[in-house]
Amino acid sequence: MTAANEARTILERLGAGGPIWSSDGLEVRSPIDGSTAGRLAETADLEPVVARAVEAFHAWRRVPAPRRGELVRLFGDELRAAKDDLARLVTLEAGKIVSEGLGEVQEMIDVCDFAVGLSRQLYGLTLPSERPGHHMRETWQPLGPVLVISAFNFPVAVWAWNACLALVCGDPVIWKPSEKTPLTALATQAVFQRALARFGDAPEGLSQVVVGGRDAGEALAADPRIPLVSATGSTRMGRAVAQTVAGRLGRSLLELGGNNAMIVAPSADLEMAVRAVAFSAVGTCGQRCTSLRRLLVHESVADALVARLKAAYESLPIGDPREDGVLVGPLIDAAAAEAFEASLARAAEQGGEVVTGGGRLDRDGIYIRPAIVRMPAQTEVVMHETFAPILYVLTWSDFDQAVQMQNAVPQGLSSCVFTDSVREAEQFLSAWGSDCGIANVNIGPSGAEIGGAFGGEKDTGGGRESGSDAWKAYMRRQTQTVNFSRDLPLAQGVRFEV
Ligand code: UN1
Repeated sequence: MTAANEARTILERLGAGGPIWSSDGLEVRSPIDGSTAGRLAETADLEPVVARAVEAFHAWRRVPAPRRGELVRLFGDELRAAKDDLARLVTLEAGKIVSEGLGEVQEMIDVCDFAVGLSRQLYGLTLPSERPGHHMRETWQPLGPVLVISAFNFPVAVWAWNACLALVCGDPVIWKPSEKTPLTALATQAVFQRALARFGDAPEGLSQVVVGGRDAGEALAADPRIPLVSATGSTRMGRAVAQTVAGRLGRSLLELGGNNAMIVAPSADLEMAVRAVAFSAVGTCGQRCTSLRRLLVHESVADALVARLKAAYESLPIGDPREDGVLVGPLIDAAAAEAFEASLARAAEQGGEVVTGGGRLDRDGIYIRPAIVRMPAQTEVVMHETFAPILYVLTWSDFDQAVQMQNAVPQGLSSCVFTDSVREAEQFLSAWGSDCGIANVNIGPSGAEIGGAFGGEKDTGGGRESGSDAWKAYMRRQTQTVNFSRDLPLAQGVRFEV
């Protein structure tokens, strides 16, 4: 059976079959062998989708938050039951290795647990009023329908970060998944329907999937009935979405490109650094927004580290991600392979020296050899995110210079340092250290836990999702003042007697 047909079978088993196929819709492919599963009918009319979400909001905001949490708890239960099938679908549709597919569904389950706890902790503040017999408080209210635009590389987990928080906050969700991974979205929606059925009295339209391309995303982003648009993807996409949303003074939450670096100091444990580099530069075939793209190594250890990495890269098992032991699956599509090759060619023109990798494997599907390239400086190609496993290696002699190099790119998502020096580690984490949203010590830049706020600065878009107080983005802050006296004093001592 082809990979795409296996995906179709799993989808049906999860209960998302039915009249979703059409002769002229979105083509569904598996990157594993390039097979196609058919075409999916695109959502023809967006108007009823938004109308249903607005109606669902009017009912859902009246449901107590802990009760809303109960729905997310049931969803977590259903995800546990469907974990193997959904993870397999992630593998088939996005090309992730088995363990990463399972990890992705685990990330959804974890965020469900987090959101359930949150449903009893949507804390506001009480504030002292300057007026006698008054009190002030800050209350977080449900916001309205949330549009989630997700990317192919985390086809379900990133939606779950958004959706689980939005639902406990009282907001319905409209999901526009990547056109490269619609099946995982439809399967997730089927799993969610099971939770809804067990929950009982949730409004219709609490969670909807829109199958379509960029136009559908743009049209929804322009709709003033959607107060928040949360988008994950390229900086180019995010800029377009942000401008559309800003044009109507809506809110956007952006998680865009990264250009993540690891600084390796002379005192670093090189064995650990090699393992961290391998997972973060090559894992998910270099297609995470947190993937390691720049290795900034002290000149005294650069040759030793690069030699070890070369050996590790040359023994990487590349192939069908369903097979045991494979660590590198396919790139998502032919365009990704072209971008990989074009960036390697540009790197060579800009003085780069390929240490290992590059080129395609001769088999069905898009399989490439992850590459390491030594660069003389952070040239134009290094400044760009290529969504493929290319690791640029640069050297430094002074730690201040290393931090300056780390911060010199337009993106600001994730960063890390490998060092045994407390001075270097703390400088890296200081106000004049890494300028990224995520900064790690003796850990690679990828594979963040859901409990922290996830996101980054500059071209990464500034949004924060998942843990910590990221939930506040999905709510409306209301400052409330109550007068329980028999007088009507004005603030700032203003007198206005009539
Ligand atoms: C992404 O690539 O869009 O930190 C998200 C990580 C994952 C999430 C990545 N937990 O690598």
